[in-house]
Amino acid sequence: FLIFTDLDGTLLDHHTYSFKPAQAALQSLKTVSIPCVINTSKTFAELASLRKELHHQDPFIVENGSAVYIPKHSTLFVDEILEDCGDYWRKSFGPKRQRLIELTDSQLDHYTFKRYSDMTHQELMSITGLSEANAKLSMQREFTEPMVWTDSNTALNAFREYLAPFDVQIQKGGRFAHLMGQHCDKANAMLWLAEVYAMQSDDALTTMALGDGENDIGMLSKADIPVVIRSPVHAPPEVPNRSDAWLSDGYGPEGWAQAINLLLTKQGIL
Ligand code: 2M8
Ligand code: MG
Ligand code: MG
Repeated sequence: FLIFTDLDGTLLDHHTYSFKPAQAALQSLKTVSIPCVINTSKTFAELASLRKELHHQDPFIVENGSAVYIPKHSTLFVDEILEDCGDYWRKSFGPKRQRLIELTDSQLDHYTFKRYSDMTHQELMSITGLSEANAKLSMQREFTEPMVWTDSNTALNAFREYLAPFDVQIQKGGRFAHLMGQHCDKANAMLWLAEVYAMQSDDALTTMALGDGENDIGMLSKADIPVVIRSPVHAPPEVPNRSDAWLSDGYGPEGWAQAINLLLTKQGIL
């Protein structure tokens, strides 16, 4: 088994960012040596801090599939040249953030939106409820630019059309619409890393993906076991052609723990 999980609204509570209800289940995965790969909109800087709290050792995917980080202590072997980033090897899929900012500067007069780069960290704190330290870590973006979109959905689609020829797309997270490269996608990054694991495994690997948002749909639809985590703020996203998807009873981390425990029980592992 291989687990891929979203953070905000999934492993972390949408409002409080607590993972307490999921802690025991997280430990169970560790005990039975099932890798738990984080696949999130958050930045490398946020993950560096959060992974310490979570005691997380496995690889992780940042900024909506923009880059996969593999700790150098990992025994995974990757058959291609990766970027050397301190304690990690990195595989990245997208253009740099600055390009996204430059491309959208000219559109500020046409649509109503506010990007991270147009905000102070105080504004970000009040929108997200993040602490000052965490808001600053969230602002250290490498490949994506989140924005508060206050224009209509029709306008959002027109904006998408403007960006498409530049190979830039927009995906919705829990609070923000994220600008990012066309190849940055949680599903792509998951499939790339799952293949790396598969090369090293004699048995076929079963993937389980857990997520609560629109930006998780691709990843959910490509996983062997898709798990939709119930959100306190929006309806569960529809996973096309996957009537087999699980839907958690509990919200956020409670639902996460239920799904992991169910998997382990069904497999006779727990
Ligand atoms: C942003 O990500 C979430 C993901 O669903 C969102 O779009 O609402 C990111 O900017 C991330 O870096 C940040 O930690 C999070 C805080 O809520 O918001
Ligand atoms: Mg989420
Ligand atoms: Mg996320």
